[in-house]
Amino acid sequence: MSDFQETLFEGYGQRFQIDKLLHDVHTEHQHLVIFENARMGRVMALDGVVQTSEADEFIYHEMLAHVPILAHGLARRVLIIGGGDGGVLREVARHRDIESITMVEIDDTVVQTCKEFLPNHSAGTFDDPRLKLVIADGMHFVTSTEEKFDVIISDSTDPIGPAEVLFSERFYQACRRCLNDGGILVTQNGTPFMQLGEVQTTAKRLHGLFADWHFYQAAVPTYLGGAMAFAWGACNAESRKLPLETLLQRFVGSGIVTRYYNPHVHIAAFALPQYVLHAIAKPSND
Ligand code: AG3
Repeated sequence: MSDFQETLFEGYGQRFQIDKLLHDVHTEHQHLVIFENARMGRVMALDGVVQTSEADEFIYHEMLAHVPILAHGLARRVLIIGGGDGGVLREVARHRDIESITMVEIDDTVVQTCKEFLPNHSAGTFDDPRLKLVIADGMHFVTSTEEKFDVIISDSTDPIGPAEVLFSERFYQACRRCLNDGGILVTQNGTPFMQLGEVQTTAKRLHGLFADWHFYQAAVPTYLGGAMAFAWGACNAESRKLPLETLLQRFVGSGIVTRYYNPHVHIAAFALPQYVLHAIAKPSND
């Protein structure tokens, strides 16, 4: 029996037993591996970095989708950048009021392979009539589209390789341009304990672009090194300061049944530890 050893960090890493190798392919863009692990379920890795596991994907995908959508309150048009496994799409599609979902994924092989080997991630939502799937470079899409969105969710790999550009100032600027009034951008931003520099550069880039910006967190066991940070850029500063009652009302009204997200978790997720606040140069009471 062989092992999968993650290569993301020098001198510190996680190991999975490969109980069954399901797929191993070099796509046009990256090295894609899907294997079965008795404890974590099916695991997908790209270029040696674990992207998602069946056991804990709900935490990440619920937090990327429901936090901005419920904070917005009136989202009709959602753009997903990346997210080829379909996990974010599944959570976005749970919102009945959303009329259109555009997903721009660079690697069609990720989509096709995950449909086959991680079917629980997308749970059939690649067939949702509201979905427009575009196989293209996310950066190119946001810089050239004339469309506008209420919520943009960037579910990318780390800023090494193909996704590096999805952390650039030009990308955030282009996303800002594609947002309707009251729009919200959220992006995966790595684990601050291990990738503090990433949070720091994103903070600098969001500053000045958005009326309100911040980060929120959730601990996802397969993303090694503590809590995962999500960047938050909003056109309306109130979206981050909604009273619990408003979120509860929206959440109950949505009829969505979750396993991680709830409005208490939503509000608490924006509380950041001192070392992160310090890194992004924000006072603790913001
Ligand atoms: N996207 C984010 C993976 C981040 C892994 N990086 C890390 N551990 N720092 C995953 C795609 C899930 N839909």
